[in-house]
Amino acid sequence: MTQTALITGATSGFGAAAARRFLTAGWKIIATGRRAERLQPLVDEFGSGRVHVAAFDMRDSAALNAAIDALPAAFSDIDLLVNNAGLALGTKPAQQSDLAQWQQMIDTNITALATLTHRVLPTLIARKGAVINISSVAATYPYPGGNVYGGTKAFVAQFSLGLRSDLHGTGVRVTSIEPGMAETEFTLVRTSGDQAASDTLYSGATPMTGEDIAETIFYVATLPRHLNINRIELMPVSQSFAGFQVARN
Ligand code: NDP
Ligand code: 8X3
Repeated sequence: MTQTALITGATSGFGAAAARRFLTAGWKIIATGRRAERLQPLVDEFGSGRVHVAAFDMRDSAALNAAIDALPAAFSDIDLLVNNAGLALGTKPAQQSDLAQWQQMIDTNITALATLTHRVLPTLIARKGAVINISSVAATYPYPGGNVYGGTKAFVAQFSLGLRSDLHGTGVRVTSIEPGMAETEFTLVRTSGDQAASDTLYSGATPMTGEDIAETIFYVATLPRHLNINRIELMPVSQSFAGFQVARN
């Protein structure tokens, strides 16, 4: 039977690549994001029987609930929730950061993710489905300027493990995927549209791609049903760890 995945943040990067990956494999997709014009081409290519577009701002809980309420019957049996929509804003140290940017990251990466998960869980339990949450290496490894972004992704990773505990015995699988550097619109968004900064970060580094992460999501989702991968951490070969800092007198 055709399975249905709800993929948030399908207008760009990991989510766009994942939508395409699942559609190519025959799944039905509910594709979300604010930029509706980027979702329509999926409908044009795969048809309205395979793709349902739900364009809303994840931070607007009324819009989020309305979008779920409005799902056509053919898309209401969600087997997989991919909580991918999210963002980092800013690279400055905490003491110079913009509080509004912190709030937007918390609202999107934590509150909206929890709200949507809470809303869809009954369906996932009924269908013995799965949740795949997109966390980050920033959840585990702190770096200068990562402050609230890393904190939100630590929430995602720990929430995933907590969900696993609570969903014990339901058959619902939960995975936290924790990528390192991948070239998407992530850095463009983080730097408020500084294309040069984004290009410089990825230049010569052979970063991961949206397709790399989409393939990982698809792999996790299509494992035999008795297997649960709790977390996956992945980086490009060009990226590794730096040491501690020491301030001296
Ligand atoms: P992109 O900026 O390319 O994509 C982000 C997606 O999130 C877009 O589709 C965007 O849609 C959506 N989104 C953001 N805010 C909202 C909102 N308020 N309402 C609805 N949708 C929203 O970045 P990535 O693909 O790289 O990021 C995807 C996820 O992966 C994020 O959670 C990010 O933190 C995480 N991640 C990224 C890494 C990287 O190096 N790229 C590494 C580790 C994790 P729209 O703007 O149309 O609303
Ligand atoms: C994105 C990866 O290293 O820029 O979550 O925080 S990183």
